[in-house]
Amino acid sequence: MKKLIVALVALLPLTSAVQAQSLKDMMVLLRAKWNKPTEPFKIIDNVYYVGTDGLASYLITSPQGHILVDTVMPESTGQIKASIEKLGFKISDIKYLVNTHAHIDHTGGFAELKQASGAQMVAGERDKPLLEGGYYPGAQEEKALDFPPVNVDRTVREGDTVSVGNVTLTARETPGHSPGCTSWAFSVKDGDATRSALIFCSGTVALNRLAGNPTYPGIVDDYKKTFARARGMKVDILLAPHPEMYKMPEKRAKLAEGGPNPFVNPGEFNAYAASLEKLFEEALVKQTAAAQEKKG
Ligand code: 4NZ
Ligand code: ZN
Repeated sequence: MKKLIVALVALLPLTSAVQAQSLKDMMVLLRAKWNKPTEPFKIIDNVYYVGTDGLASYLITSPQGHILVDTVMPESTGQIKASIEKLGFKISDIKYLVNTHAHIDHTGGFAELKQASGAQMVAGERDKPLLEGGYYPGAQEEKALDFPPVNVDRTVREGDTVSVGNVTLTARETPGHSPGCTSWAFSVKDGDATRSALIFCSGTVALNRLAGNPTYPGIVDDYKKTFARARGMKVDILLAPHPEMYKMPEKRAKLAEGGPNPFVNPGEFNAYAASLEKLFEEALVKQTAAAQEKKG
């Protein structure tokens, strides 16, 4: 429990984090940040931001139907629905609900949206038990991290695709943050150019235990595989489940000024992945030392 609070503090702005005394306090602060509303907007081409101010959800549209990638906290599902409708799209035209990873902050609305749309649920094979159980790996007793379970209709592995009309998303396995953590690659039009976009699953350590009693067996090797794979990936447009991971607020403001689309930023993904790898290595050293000390 203590470890969880320490990990959560790292996710909050410093000023609010120092005031938090317990997991309950921490969740209250995180929820305030994550449930704050924001206006939906077009990122580029047929890709729309329909999340909250603190958590991302993406609608990728086609005349034959749409794909929704990730939801947000369970209590903010209504915001996603309202944002989709505000943009002029119909919930009933969503054909696939796609997940990056099975954590409450990205899965909270799947059960409700599946019911509302009749869409098929798609996720990384190794996250299927988490989505269908509605719990955080290795923390089944931590009810604060539970979310409404959802049946997974289709599981994917490396290179599998999800298509609607002229839209095709390709699954890239990037495990570690969760066992089935899946990043989604696709192409978009940027004027006359074609750009490669990636909704990166995540590579933060966050609440995960790497040493002692790891969150799941093989977690360390999985993170290492993901960072190695990231080095070889070429990405023009980085998107992610947490908007601050790709400086969404700054880019949104710049987009409104006109000029070249600020979401097109080749090299940003590789630099970001390298910074995550460094943070992972530091956390691994720290957690390994703490686990050794505990053993005596
Ligand atoms: S995450 C919570 N997705 O790892 C859940 O950044 C999931 C994360 C962070 C915090 N939580 O509920 O406190
Ligand atoms: Zn997560």
